[in-house]
Amino acid sequence: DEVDRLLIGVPWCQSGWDQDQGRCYLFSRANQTWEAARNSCLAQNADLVVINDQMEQNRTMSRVYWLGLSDQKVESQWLWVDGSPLKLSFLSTGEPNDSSNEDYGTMAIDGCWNDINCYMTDYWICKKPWFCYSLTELTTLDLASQCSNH
Ligand SMILES: [Ca+2]
Ligand SMILES: [Ca+2]
Ligand SMILES: [Ca+2]
Repeated sequence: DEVDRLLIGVPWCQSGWDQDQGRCYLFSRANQTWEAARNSCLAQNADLVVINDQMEQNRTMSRVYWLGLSDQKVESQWLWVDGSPLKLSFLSTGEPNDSSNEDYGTMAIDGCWNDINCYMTDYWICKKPWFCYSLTELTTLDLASQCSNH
């Protein structure tokens, strides 16, 4: 009907999520272990934040939270939760240092990254692509490519 037509192809984030550059972000109010934080994101069809570029780093820094980054599977082999290897990095000098088997990445208040232990708790950010009502109805290619992940 009329309303559906208006909504078709319009990207949006659910209420409570911040929209930016085709992505939706949810900033947690509680803190949890990395695993629990990740499960919370997965339950909302999202995942822990992956920092893809400088802009995203700038947008999400100035707070302390878990990154979707870990070397839990293979020591010193840092992978993002989407399976991509760590390339762009804002690690603190001397980090990651794997002190007492630290396997999970965090963002510190100064924007620098560090590895910390699995039993630590932290705030987190869930991230997912914005939602599109119907790809078949989209007229702009740009929009379609931005939404094709969903
Ligand atoms: Ca380890
Ligand atoms: Ca480690
Ligand atoms: Ca460390």
